[in-house]
Amino acid sequence: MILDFEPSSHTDTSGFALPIASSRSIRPLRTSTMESIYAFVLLVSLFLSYGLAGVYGANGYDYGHHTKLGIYKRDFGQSSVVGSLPLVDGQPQPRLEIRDLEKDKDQWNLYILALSWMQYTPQDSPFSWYQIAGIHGAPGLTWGNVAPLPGNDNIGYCHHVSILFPTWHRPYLVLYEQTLYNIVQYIASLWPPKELDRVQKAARKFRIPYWDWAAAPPAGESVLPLSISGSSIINVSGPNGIQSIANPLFSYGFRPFNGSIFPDSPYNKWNETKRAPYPTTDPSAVSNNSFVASSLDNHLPSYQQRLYNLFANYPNYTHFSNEGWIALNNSGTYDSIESLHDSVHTIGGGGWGHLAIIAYSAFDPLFFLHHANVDRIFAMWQIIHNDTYVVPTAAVFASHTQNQGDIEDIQTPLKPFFVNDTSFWTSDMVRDHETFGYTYSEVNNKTREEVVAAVNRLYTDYTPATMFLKSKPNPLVHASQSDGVQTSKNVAEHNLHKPRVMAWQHQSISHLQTGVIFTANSNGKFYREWLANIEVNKHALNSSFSIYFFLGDVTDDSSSWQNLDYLVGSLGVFAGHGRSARANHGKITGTVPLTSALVRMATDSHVSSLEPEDIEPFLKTSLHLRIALLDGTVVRVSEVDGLRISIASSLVAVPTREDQLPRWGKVEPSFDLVA
Ligand SMILES: *[C@@H]1O[C@H](CO)[C@@H](O)[C@H](O)[C@H]1NC(C)=O
Ligand SMILES: *[C@@H]1O[C@H](CO)[C@@H](O)[C@H](O)[C@H]1NC(C)=O
Ligand SMILES: *[C@@H]1O[C@H](CO)[C@@H](O)[C@H](O)[C@H]1NC(C)=O
Ligand SMILES: *[C@@H]1O[C@H](CO)[C@@H](O)[C@H](O)[C@H]1NC(C)=O
Ligand SMILES: *[C@@H]1O[C@H](CO)[C@@H](O)[C@H](O)[C@H]1NC(C)=O
Ligand SMILES: *[C@@H]1O[C@H](CO)[C@@H](O)[C@H](O)[C@H]1NC(C)=O
Ligand SMILES: *[C@@H]1O[C@H](CO)[C@@H](O)[C@H](O)[C@H]1NC(C)=O
Ligand SMILES: *[C@@H]1O[C@H](CO)[C@@H](O)[C@H](O)[C@H]1NC(C)=O
Ligand SMILES: *[C@@H]1O[C@H](CO)[C@@H](O)[C@H](O)[C@H]1NC(C)=O
Ligand SMILES: *[C@@H]1O[C@H](CO)[C@@H](O)[C@H](O)[C@H]1NC(C)=O
Ligand SMILES: [Cu+2]
Repeated sequence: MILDFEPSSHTDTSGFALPIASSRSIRPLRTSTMESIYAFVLLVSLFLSYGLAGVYGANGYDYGHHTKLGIYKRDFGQSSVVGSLPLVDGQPQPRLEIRDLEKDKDQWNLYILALSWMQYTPQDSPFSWYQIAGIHGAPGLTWGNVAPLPGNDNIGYCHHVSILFPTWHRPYLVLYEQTLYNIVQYIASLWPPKELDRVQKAARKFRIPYWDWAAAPPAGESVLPLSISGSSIINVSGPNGIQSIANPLFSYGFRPFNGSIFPDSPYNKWNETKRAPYPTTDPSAVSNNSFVASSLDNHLPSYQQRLYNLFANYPNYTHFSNEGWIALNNSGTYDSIESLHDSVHTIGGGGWGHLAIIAYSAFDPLFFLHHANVDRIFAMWQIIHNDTYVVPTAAVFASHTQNQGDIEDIQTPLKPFFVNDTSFWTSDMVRDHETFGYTYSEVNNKTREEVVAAVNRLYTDYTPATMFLKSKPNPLVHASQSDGVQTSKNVAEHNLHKPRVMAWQHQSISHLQTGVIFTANSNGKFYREWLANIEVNKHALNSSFSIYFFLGDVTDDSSSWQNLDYLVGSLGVFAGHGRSARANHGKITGTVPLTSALVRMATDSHVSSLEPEDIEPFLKTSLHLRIALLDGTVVRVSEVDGLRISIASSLVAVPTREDQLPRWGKVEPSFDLVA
């Protein structure tokens, strides 16, 4: 470490006591314990000195007399090391789903307070929300003195369309988590003595939450949790009592706002992050989280089928990890965790929202919740497919420290994430997430079979694959039937949105005409999966865009598309914004599963089986395609560079036990929708 912290006599040392003590339990990484201690002390002093300016603001938490302490401030300009969070009783701690974290009052309050603190930390601190988020894309800042390659200074450090997509984001999340963790330890130390023990115990367990956008939400709720979307104000209980503060999950406010970090309108006018802003590009636009919630709910079938297929039929890391793998004659490898993640970005941003633009997305607080879920999916997938990982692959796009065409491999430094003062983390080093002191309940101490069972429990509401395994009614159906009892008055209007339920899910297996869906022979039961495989230039248009599929006629008013009953799904292409984006050529691939919608057609007797002789003619007349830019502008198919869409299918053997995944056959091309 190049940091030489000298505590001043004015320092409130009680605030430092805990991080020093707890840092001893840091597992030996590549930094020595002493260096770690200095890092923690420095970080905490940094937050202390910088954070205080923020807490005087109108919307941050007022820590009362603590803000009057004389705090030693120092200059710094050093890089920081991403370490492991201290274990608790020798165990890595779970990152919780955000709805579960909310149930633990102490951890929840600490989380909200720390997010707010970080957002109010002055932007010239490398540990401010501004700079940590800024690592990803705009403003192309240099973090930790990790210089850009010549000409790449306007591009963020993040790796997309790259074999490093899942691995680069892993230490990125840990840097963010470690920053919050240190703030949490400090804030916890401010509680009155009789509560101190309890709160500090909660603080030591703190890990960032994830947001599971693919799981069915609790009855009566939207996929988008109310804590994130319900209100711009949140009540939080801190060391100085209960206060209403700006909800740090609702938006991030730039303080101060410097419009020139965003080259284009309307982002150069908006001083805080927005979701589905309305009126769209107006300087005074406000977020419509209700729109985002309803779009997410309508896309749940598509997200869940894609995720389930990724677990079941993507055994190769190259194909699973990123959308840059072009599937030459391989109809079974068009999708990827990155492409699915893109769709959540575009829907989560909702039109012009920051989340939908690569370079601006990390400022929205949803970003880290979304990416923690991506990391969790990656960790689960790694246990199911543990013999495949990063292989040398050329970068499709440039990043801050990488040129287009450079070969990326398992030893490529994941910049700017230092493992010690001279070296960076690599994909090799981050393969096991427990290296960083966190885990997820689905993988913690779990066998491959147990992870598969969790996948079958969480992500099978829209697949026929597990129908014979289910003794209980579909929880989604249950949820949609019970939402009439939702009477709580503080449930915001938008929370009445609910996940789309396919008609066939209402029917129990005994009533369903299984003969139209399944075939059986001595090897078991089979059904046919149908996919729309898409290939397109990522920067085909001037912004991110989405490709929608419907089983029915569609109007030209794109604002209605999300809510159409016969929406099958959409592929969101997460791109740059503005003219310069188009200078990049590079293709991506993705998939929209058609199976659940076709099962519905079969059970409603619109087709008589899922076999090609019935499905092909049906799709040729009934499958409709629409493309729109983020702002709703409808784009003709012929205007989209490099677009190819082909329909493919595979026979799939259903699992007979809950610790098994479906077995896919070879995915065969059926016909081209767009050649
Ligand atoms: C915060 O608490 C106050 C007082 O109890 C209440 O009136 C208000 O509705 C709460 N605000 C939110 C956003 O929950
Ligand atoms: C953004 O601008 C509006 C309108 O001027 C102002 O009310 C609000 O406080 C500003 N927000 C931040 C985070 O500066
Ligand atoms: C605003 O950002 C631009 C571009 O990064 C920078 O050149 C300028 O100095 C910034 N202005 C202020 C007042 O910080
Ligand atoms: C916000 O979205 C909801 C749900 O889609 C919609 O009904 C409402 O009209 C939208 N509000 C505005 C101001 O656009
Ligand atoms: C994964 O796929 C890539 C690209 O098709 C191939 O080069 C590699 O050999 C595959 N790995 C395994 C373990 O099959
Ligand atoms: C892909 O299929 C086409 C036509 O079926 C064939 O001409 C081509 O050689 C195949 N390419 C590869 C890489 O297998
Ligand atoms: C930093 O880490 C690298 C990679 O683990 C290691 O090779 C190197 O010796 C370490 N350097 C120091 C100064 O600890
Ligand atoms: C993991 O399993 C081991 C052995 O069964 C047990 O000792 C340990 O407590 C478990 N850890 C957690 C976090 O459950
Ligand atoms: C991979 O998983 C299999 C099945 O659970 C297990 O037998 C094997 O030891 C694992 N390999 C590694 C490298 O963890
Ligand atoms: C992209 O932007 C350029 C320049 O602003 C404009 O001429 C062109 O029509 C735009 N293309 C699309 C598809 O919006
Ligand atoms: Cu992302």
